[in-house]
Amino acid sequence: MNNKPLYLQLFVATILLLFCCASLAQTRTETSINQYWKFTKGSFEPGGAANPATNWETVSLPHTWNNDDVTDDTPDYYRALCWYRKNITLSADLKNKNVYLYFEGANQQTIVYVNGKKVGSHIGGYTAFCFEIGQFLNFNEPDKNEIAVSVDNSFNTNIAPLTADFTFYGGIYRNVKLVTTNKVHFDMTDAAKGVYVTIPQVSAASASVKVSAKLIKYIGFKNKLRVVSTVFDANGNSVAVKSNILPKDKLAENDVVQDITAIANPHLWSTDDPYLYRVVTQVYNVDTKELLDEVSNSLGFRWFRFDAALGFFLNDKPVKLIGASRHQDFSGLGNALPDGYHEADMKLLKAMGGNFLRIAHYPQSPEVLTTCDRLGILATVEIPIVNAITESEEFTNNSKQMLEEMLHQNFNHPALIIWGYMNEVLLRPKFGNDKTRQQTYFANIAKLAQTLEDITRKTDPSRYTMMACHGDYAKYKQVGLVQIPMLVGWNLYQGWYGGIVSDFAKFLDNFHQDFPDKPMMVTEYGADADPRIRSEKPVRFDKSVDYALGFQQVYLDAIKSRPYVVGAMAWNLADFNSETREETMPHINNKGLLTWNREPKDTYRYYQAQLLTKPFVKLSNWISRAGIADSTNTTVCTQALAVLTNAPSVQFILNNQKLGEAKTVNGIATYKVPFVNGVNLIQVIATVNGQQYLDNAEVNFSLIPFNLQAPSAWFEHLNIMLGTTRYYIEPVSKQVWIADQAYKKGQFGFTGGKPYVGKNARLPYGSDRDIKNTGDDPVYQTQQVGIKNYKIDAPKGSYELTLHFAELVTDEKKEALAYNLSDSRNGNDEKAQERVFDVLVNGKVVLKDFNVAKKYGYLTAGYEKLKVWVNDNNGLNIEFKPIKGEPVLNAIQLSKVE
Ligand code: GCB
Repeated sequence: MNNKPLYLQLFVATILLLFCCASLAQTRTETSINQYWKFTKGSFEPGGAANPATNWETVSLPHTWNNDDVTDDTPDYYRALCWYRKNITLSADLKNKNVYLYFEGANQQTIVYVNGKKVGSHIGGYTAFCFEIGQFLNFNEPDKNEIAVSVDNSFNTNIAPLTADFTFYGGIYRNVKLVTTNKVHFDMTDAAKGVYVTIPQVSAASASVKVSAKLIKYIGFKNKLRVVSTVFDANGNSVAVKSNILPKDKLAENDVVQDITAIANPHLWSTDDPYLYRVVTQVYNVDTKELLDEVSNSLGFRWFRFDAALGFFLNDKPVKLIGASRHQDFSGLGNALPDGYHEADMKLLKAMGGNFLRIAHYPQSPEVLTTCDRLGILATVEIPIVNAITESEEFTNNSKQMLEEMLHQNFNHPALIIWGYMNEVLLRPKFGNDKTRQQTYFANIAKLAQTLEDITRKTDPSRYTMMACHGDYAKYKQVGLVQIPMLVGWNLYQGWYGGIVSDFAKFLDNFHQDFPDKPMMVTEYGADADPRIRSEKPVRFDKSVDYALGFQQVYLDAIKSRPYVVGAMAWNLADFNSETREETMPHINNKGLLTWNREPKDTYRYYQAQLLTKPFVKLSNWISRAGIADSTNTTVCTQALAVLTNAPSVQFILNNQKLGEAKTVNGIATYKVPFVNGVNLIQVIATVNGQQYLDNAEVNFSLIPFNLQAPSAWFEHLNIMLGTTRYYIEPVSKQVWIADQAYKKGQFGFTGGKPYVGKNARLPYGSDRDIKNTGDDPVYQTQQVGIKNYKIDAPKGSYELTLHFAELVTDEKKEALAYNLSDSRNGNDEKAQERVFDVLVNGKVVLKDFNVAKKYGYLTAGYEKLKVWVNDNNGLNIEFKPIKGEPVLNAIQLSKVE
């Protein structure tokens, strides 16, 4: 590895030794001050005599004040100014140091005070910032130093993001550190390290490294400085050193550039072998030999290029970039994730076989890219200009500042290859009613894009630039946006928000034909998959995991078979909160391959099957099931069971009996399994190169007899949803709700009416509104309208009958989702109508003049639980008698009491 002549190596070693002895002196320190902050939503005046807020609570960082209120049934979340306060104790030696308060991030406007005095402010919720606070500290009373921080997440027209499909959680939601340095130290402006590492030349044979360091000195510093950069390999061996003396007369010049050349046979960094070197850059006082400051950066020797026809090449080898986008968001925590959570997500992406991460739609915790460097995940990161811009100087300046902070803070990561600065910026074009004005708006967007593009290219010519656009290709072309960045990213949802899945490939081909020289990637694609919803007949927008699975199959196939598609990122690695969304799981965007608390969905397993090179075989996690027996004479219900696998075929075994073998088609092997009531032990075996790979699962099946009254019929529970074709699995009890049917003799079902279809035509059936007063929204979001009877041919006995209702027709407005391109609604144009009906069970009135809206409210779940008896062979007949409007029923449950 180290091919330098011996005399040179000895010389380097001597210099190092000399300086290392001196380096025992303490240089910079970094201390976490995450714990024991006081937090209030009340008012506070730093340094003021009065302290009106009394309701201070003790919190630890990372912290957000929105982790709970984003999931409740009340629209909106707390967006206002809040206060944090903390006392720190100083040690006397800090007097001669520079003391920085370093925030990894706080959303979104922050003002920092120390001992009642304002030390600085920061705009933007997703980049780090730091302030030197030395002059504000009180060394006379070292234990009486108070930091106060106001953080405000209110809407601000001059700060991106203005609108977006994610929650703008407020708070100091990342780590805070106290950093102390000597007076001479590497610059911390922009909260960056002050040392930028690039690789001017690299091949398998040799590499060079360029270190550009920015130094801060205090006026009056008289000595010469030596800057030493050492490249260490992964074992800690020094492989190259560069040492420069800054002559006294050059002291006014703060920048040092060091070229480290001729590193022979570098161990290359790649996604399969993410070998990391480390560059340690130190500054010494030449006269006293004192080490003054030291920073360390990861270094990966790699080169790459995007070819518009042939795709992406890493170290001259073709690599298809496949991965996911990711939000910093976790169930119950909001955006306030401890470091380990970021790392865990990257490990999940790697374990999926992913080699690419889109850090969307904003820079995230430093832990993310550090982990990507280590695990071998290439990445792109972007600033949060999403959906729209404000045409103001302030918005432009804030955006430029966010960009510069992002560029400086994330510069030294081998994993990072692309910078982005806009997402779907034409999604919500302003001035729809004034086309002339709209053209000016578009021109201003293009101008801002060009400004940000220019800054990025100038600051970092070693990486690519990218803009993520939505599927309205013509508009991006017309506005001139496609032409600006080096790469175009497309966020495509054909077969979800509109169109059909096969339109996806057509879009790709059209664009490539039109812009054959522009490398492109698919920066987003996905379909909602509510982990509680399954379907044997999946349709667009039913939110079933099964529709999403089919969608992913078509998309991934199209992506893989087109070399010019340089990469693709599933939207999203995990479900995330978007407070304004309603849908089956209100406030959650369910397009994650993992759930909000990182349980793998079948879609995640599908990616494993498609991307992992080692043999992979995994049963679908649809393991809580229910269904009607196949016929009168059987006690089984046959349903298809999927295995996600990269093996050519899979053998199925049920309760130790061989069933047969299924061929794998596009990553999925499916077998029709005759499930019995209760536990079904399923084993699957794939044989690859003579070796067997197994998986097994217990499928809990709730079998409904074909004829409920047959002598042998076994009957306990019936959970039925009306107006739908999907299954719903209660997340805790695992009870399964099945889809309804028209009445069948010996069984159950409705007569009369039709499934509710809202005015919003995108849904095949049901409502996508948040149903209050329940967590089981899908049970209430569908209904049979105009129902006449519901019959259940239950055998004689006593039962608990529960009728579930929710009034779905309402005047309450809901804003149409911006992403929902085929949704023509502007809000809700349905009109509430009075609905009154009687309900009779076996001829007896049980609900008189029943008015769902009056009893529970609109879009609110309610149920009526009744004890009923079946005394003859006619089972239960529930009649719905209209008085005003049409009767409805959303769901029905029958449980045997004796
Ligand atoms: C998009 C947006 C993303 C949304 C996504 C969706 O195009 O870029 O922020 O979350 O669609 O799920 O609708």
